[in-house]
Amino acid sequence: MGLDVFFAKEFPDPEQHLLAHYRIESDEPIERAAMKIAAEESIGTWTEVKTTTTRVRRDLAAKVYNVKGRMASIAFPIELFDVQIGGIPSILSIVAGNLFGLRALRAVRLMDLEFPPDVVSHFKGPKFGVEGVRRMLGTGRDRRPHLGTIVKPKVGLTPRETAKVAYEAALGGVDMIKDDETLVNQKFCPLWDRLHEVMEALDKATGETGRKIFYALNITTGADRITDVAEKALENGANMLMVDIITAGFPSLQALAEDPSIDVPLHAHRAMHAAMTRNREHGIHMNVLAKLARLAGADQLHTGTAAGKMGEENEVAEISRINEMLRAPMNGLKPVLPAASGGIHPGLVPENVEALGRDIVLNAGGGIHGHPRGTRAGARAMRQAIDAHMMGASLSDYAEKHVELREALQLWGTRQDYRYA
Ligand code: CAP
Ligand code: MG
Repeated sequence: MGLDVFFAKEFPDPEQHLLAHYRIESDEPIERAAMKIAAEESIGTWTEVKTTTTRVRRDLAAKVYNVKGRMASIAFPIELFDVQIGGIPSILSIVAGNLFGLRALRAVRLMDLEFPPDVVSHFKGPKFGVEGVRRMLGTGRDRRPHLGTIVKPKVGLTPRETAKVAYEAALGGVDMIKDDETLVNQKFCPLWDRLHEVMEALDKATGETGRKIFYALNITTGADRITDVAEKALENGANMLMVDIITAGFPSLQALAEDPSIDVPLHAHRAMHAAMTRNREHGIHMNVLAKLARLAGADQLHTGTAAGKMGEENEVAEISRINEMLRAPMNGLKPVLPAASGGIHPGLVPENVEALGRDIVLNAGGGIHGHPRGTRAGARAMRQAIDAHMMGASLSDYAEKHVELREALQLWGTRQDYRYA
């Protein structure tokens, strides 16, 4: 059996294959390097082995079918995937497994995956999705962007202090308050006390404003415990749950999404994604992680900003494509609401909404709590910036009659990546 087994003579049937698209850097011709990936990730190894049967060779070899410049596509036969038990981890072990360390490649980046319907049908996807979350907040008609805040400082506040910040943000007009990705159940802010205090504060805020406000409680933990923690959180009043899906792993999210008793939206944070996604030559494109998050059941997912503190200057078009993919049809799975987060403040609202669309959560931590007059004024300023955008008014015009927005613009202008003075 030569490497030729790993080259397709005709275009593969997309119903019978999972299609993976790679960008490869190698001293060898790209086609040959790609065939080494196909071999390693299906039935081959570095040499011929006597144990390979004719059936295995005929049915299970992954095949390179399209090479253009440094891009190569590989079709993996559907039989290679076990979605029942292995699930997303085992899909990743194939399409994003050993290949990253192969000496024959200098670098390789998994750019995209196309799933056959028979694989997608094993996943339930988001329970609520864009429309479900909008329905709960009553924004289905006006279609305005949702406003979220991350409690800051990201760690250190007590449960009571956290609740006070949440209350102020709620009264200022946020739709959602979330924990930061590094806060779970530290001694200074135990999970159950925090949940209790924050929900009490938000009940009060709802009583005063008549608006539902989500609190995304960070319950990041292993898949073995997460549903137990989630059930306890729901018993104690949680109305949204948050998971750091890269550090916890997709199965932690999926376990929540597929448990019928967990009937609250799930907010997916992507801390650590950049270890895989940031290098343009090597790793995994965010596009792939976003598709997997949708399969696993994220209702909301961080995908990046058009202007802010995270990511690269020139990736707006890519983020926008990811957001479009998350909202587009995918074999009946509900669309995911993207979250733009990281360095957002009122002056950056128009740029972000214009580039990324209105079906989005704008998350601002520093951009709310750093307002000169504190959290409530900061939340108001963000809402005013959103309202201005929805009315087609410029921020500076709107700021003439809206003092909180005016103060925010005086402090941060419309610059991104504002730093400490
Ligand atoms: C934002 C944030 C978010 C990042 C995540 C933070 O706070 O809470 O975790 O935005 O990045 O900790 O930095 P600020 P991404 O609003 O104060 O910047 O969405 O790109 O994964
Ligand atoms: Mg954070």
